[in-house]
Amino acid sequence: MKKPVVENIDDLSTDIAGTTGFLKIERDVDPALVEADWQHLQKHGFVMMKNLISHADVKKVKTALEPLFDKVGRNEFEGEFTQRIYSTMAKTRAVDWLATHPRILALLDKMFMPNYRLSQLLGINILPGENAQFIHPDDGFYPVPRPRPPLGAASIFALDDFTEENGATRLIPKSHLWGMRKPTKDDKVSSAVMPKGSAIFYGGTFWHGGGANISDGPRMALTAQYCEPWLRQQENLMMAIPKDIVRKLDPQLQSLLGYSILPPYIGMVNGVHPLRLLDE
Ligand SMILES: O=C(O)CCC(=O)C(=O)O
Ligand SMILES: [Fe+2]
Repeated sequence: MKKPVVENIDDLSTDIAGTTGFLKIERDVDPALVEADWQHLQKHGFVMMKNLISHADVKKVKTALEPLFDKVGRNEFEGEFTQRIYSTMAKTRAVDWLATHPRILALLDKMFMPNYRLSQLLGINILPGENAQFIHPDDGFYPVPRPRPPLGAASIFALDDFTEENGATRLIPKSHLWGMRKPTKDDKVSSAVMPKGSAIFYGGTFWHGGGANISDGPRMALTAQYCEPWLRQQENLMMAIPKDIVRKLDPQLQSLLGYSILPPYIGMVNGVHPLRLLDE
């Protein structure tokens, strides 16, 4: 291979190895719809996608997740009456397609640098008796002052109808634009009431939280969080998902898990692309 020209910092951020590439994937989604979602997201801080997946698919996903829910949370944030599935991709193949839903990835393509990553993929089951989770932004643990663009983003797929009573996610519209302030009692909080099969998507600067469940049934959701490719993922997914599983995933999911680099070096292992580890 011809030796690449690397004379300055700009050259360094090109694909100098010539083998890593950015995955360029045509998304199977109407560009006008993506543009409308994008405009709504910019203005309100979130976008609701009603009836994004069918009830038959909701049923399949629920059937796969139900046996994986066991322990309840260990603190107010996880919820003392809320079950969470971590390392989800090590346990089931039933939700890979939700982590890569084209309508969501089309927004992430606009939001982040190429080779952005999955940061967490969680099942969340809010049981009757749960209090409301405190309202928070999902990327607040990255110590970078606001206002700023989001460093992460999340989808939440409703696997039950989300209602005011069963813990529909609570939202503060336009809170993505806030600086360092926190919510006060004067901020209007709304609820993501939506039928099962719908989803919401928001950037990491947007204030939200799980609702209280005063109903007599659970409120199940699947949430995928993503982050810029130059940030550390919340769950160390390279360690969480065994290599034998990763080898069989499609290249897009491999990249999302962390088998990708941000040129020139972020994410490399022993000087080479992390995908090479899958050949071992
Ligand atoms: O369950 C929900 O509706 C939201 C959960 C959430 O915001 C979180 O765990 O970060
Ligand atoms: Fe959250």
